[in-house]
Amino acid sequence: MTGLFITLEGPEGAGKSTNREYLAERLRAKGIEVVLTREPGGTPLAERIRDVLLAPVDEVMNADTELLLVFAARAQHLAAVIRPALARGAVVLCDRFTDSTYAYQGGGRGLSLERIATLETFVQGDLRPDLTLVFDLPIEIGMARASARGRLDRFELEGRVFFEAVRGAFLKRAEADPARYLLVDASQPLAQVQQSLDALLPRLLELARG
Ligand code: T5A
Repeated sequence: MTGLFITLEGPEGAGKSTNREYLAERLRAKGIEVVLTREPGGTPLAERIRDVLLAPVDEVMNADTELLLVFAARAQHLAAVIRPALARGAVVLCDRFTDSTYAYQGGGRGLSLERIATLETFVQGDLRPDLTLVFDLPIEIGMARASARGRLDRFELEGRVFFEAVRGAFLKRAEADPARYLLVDASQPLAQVQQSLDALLPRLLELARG
């Protein structure tokens, strides 16, 4: 039996974590095993790499260093959490995955998409998410939500041009593959966002039950 791999993507403050919990509750209420996880991170070792990636430091992190750290964390996460969960038939709900690499390291930092694709295949083989929900919203709304939480991480300290490129990259990927990506208007009040997720639930249940 193979499970279902769902990723939640989008710019800062889009509501991915909030809605990941909401979707998990809904699916668990239907008796489905759900594994909630996130990137970078998801295992103790990968969370340590996350700390390195997110902590603001005086030394500028080279973009290739950043890219390799993201994939190093992902290799650990796949081996220890994602692949075992899928192998036993669970639904994996993952807050960010490789679409974030295309958006942040590709769109934001301007790294070659071909190089990212090479690493994607090296680390993941042919594993790709079955479904990706892209929570889209204007940059200023997302940053206002993220800032309201307090101290900003190393990525959140970037400027508007960076985040517009990140948002644009997510939208481009979603447009290119409408069978895998679903766009969610994350600028709406939370109750409305969750209504649109409720509307998706029958499709998710059908996919989860194979
Ligand atoms: N990264 C990650 C890379 O560069 N490359 C990669 O390959 C990967 C995997 C991770 C960082 O790492 C980078 C990208 C990121 O910068 P993160 O903390 O996981 O950082 O990601 P963030 O997007 O920074 O997480 P946030 O917590 O800011 O965003 P979420 O999860 O989208 O938002 P959430 O749910 O925490 O909500 C934020 C606030 O908004 C409120 C919530 O209550 C919360 O207070 N909110 C709403 N308010 C009003 N209306 C709504 N509809 C709302 N939805 C949520």
